[in-house]
Amino acid sequence: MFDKILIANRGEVALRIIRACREMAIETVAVHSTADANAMHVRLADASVCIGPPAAAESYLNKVAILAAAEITGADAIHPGYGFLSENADFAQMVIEHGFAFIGPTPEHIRLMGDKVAAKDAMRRLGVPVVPGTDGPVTHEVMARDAAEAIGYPVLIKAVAGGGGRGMIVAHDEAELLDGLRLARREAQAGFGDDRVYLEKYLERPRHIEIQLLADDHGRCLHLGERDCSVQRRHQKVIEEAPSSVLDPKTRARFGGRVAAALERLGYRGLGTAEFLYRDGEFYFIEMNTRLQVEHPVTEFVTGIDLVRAQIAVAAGEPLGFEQADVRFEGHAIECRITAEDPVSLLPSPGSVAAYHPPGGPGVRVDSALYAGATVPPYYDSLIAKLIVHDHSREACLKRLRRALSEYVIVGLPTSIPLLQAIANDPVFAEGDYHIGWLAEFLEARRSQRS
Ligand code: MV4
Repeated sequence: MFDKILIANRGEVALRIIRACREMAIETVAVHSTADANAMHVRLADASVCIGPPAAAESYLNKVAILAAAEITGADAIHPGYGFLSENADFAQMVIEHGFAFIGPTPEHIRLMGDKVAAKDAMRRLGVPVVPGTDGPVTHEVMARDAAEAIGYPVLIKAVAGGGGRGMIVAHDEAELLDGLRLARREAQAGFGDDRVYLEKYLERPRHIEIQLLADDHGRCLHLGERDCSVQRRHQKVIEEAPSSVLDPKTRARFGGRVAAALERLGYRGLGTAEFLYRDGEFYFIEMNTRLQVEHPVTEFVTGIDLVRAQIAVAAGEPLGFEQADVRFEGHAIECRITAEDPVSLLPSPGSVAAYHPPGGPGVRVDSALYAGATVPPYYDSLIAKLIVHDHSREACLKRLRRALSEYVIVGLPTSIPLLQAIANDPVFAEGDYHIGWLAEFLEARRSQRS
């Protein structure tokens, strides 16, 4: 096992990793920008190194400064957390070439999954269902027209170099397709320096369901069930839950097993999340994340497995000490992302925390680096806390969520807590009857009520 891990991240995820390390008797090194000199991750780590000015490009994304910090502190492994360098294959490769372990998959697997078209192709070959579409880029109009006829309208024009929802145009008929192709190419060239586009069947109002995977370096990959992340706006998840209201145990076992078998055949190692669109009982692979995810605590609550501990163990070469049949799912968990944002404009709104009182009690977990007196700098993500609740059923879990949200006190910054309360009190959310467009509709309805 590792003796000392450098954490190339900040905020709540840095704390989450420090907590796992302390329980595993592994020393920790925090890195921080000058804006984070008083941050909680710096205070809780065994050692810390300042790696640069506030701008992430010069600190948390500064590969050379991070490697130098690992070198001078004698770390033997680097944990990238999520965001920043967590899915940067070049960084993972540099880490390994400098003699440290990278706590994540191999650079080759990160690179493969970073190419959305190659990832989709690999998964399709391995027997995972993907969205029907062209196998590669569409090169001319006749080809696009024939492909769209075969797929069936509406189709979605996606940029090969896109991702995260950028560079997508819907076409409902041939006229829209031809206009859309020209526009998509122009936007893709301007945005990504690559004008290649491909077509997919456009799925309307799907759910976003992802499967958590965990693989060791000895050829075994297990699935840890799904998370439903459909409650999102502008590609930012707001609420995640497990299990999804639309899956039964048999479907979960069968489908999860199929995805785990595919990753086993790829020789994958580490944590992974396979993202799917889900509609009318069918799954369609969209992309794979090769990192620990923000919403991992809901899986920890329903499986009882410490994902960060497991991630560190498999990175150190340990075999998984359990089998698929040992993974049991109990109760229901919901995570709310609490962001520092203006309640009306929903824009990030940093500042300083005058008073702080997190909720507690049975089945309540708060992952946050906040404290009374902390400053929330404007340079990074606006996520300031995650509230995760667990209970025996979805109904009980939702009551617990409302109770915990009502206890939460954060003074000095506007937060998304009022919005989360409105969602938690909404009858449609209570039914679990939502899709990826639901939150935008919900916000629009609220806005018109106000005015
Ligand atoms: C889609 C889709 C509908 N049909 N593909 C957006 C992010 C990108 N990685 C994939 N995305 C989508 N692809 C087809 N064929 C709808 C989306 C989508 C979405 C997906 C997951 C979570 C939130 C989303 C919000 C808007 C659109």
